[in-house]
Amino acid sequence: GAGFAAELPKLEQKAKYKVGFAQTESNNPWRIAQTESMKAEAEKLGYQLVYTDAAGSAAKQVADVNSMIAQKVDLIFLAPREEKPLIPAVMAAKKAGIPVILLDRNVDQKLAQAGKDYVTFIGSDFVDEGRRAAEWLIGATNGKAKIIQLEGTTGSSPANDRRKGFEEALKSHPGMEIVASQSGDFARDKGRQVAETLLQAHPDATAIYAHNDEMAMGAIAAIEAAGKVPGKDIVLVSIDGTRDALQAIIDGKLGATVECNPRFGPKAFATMAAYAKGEKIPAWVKNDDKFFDASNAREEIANAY
Ligand code: GYE
Repeated sequence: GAGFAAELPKLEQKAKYKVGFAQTESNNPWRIAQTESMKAEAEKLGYQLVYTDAAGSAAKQVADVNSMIAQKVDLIFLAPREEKPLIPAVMAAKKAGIPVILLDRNVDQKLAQAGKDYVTFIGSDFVDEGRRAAEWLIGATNGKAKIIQLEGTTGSSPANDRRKGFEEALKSHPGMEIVASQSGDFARDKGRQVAETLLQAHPDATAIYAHNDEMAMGAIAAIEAAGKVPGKDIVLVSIDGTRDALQAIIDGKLGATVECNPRFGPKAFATMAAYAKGEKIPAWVKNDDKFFDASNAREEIANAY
């Protein structure tokens, strides 16, 4: 019918592009490192980057994408805050003939598909990250722990999948019990507040699994405020690999963190170039994640953000 775009928009081959990057928030080192990487690569290529920061609001992020459409950018890189609310933005760009590449977070796969509605999702395997965090924790606690889970932003793909991978891995370990699970919105201060409340409600907790390092840093502060020793009374594991997290590993407060690399710039723009050339892009351009613990934190901190 009229106005219905059945096909994924193509991207013309040009020397210089005007590209949008719709960031979800900037309140943590991971986001800042990602934005820096995108800006640096755009600058290196001599492209114009239209950058927006949704400041933690899915509604603002939808408006940001609509504004990029109005400015007729050639392509939009989108880090969708949540899986469902950003679907209308993806569809609006498609309808306007502007290809979208999803960065670091995915959208609901029942409502939009790679290769049809957007080009691809570039990012980590969050289920696997959750599983690796669980495996480390099982080893560190000899399969016996009372765990508080600090979840990421509700409705975001990393929160959904990091929970899924972690909980699946614990199923075959009856001694590993999740006593409480609540969102700390991927934020340090929220993580601290939630950890404080949950530690009071569950004084028998022996471990904390945080869906990112910022919340783990908040949890460490909460543990210390409660007069307990992080890394001893309460074992912690998280995800990302920030400088503060690696320092906390060196200090013996954080046990381990599964890497989730925020430096998307080179891969994002290379994928865009391949798409413009007409190459077949896989539905998922996967990032490989390292693992940081006491064995390598000292050498890895030099490259940290
Ligand atoms: O782990 C977290 C950030 O979407 C993979 O979002 C990303 C996550 C990352 O705020 O720190």
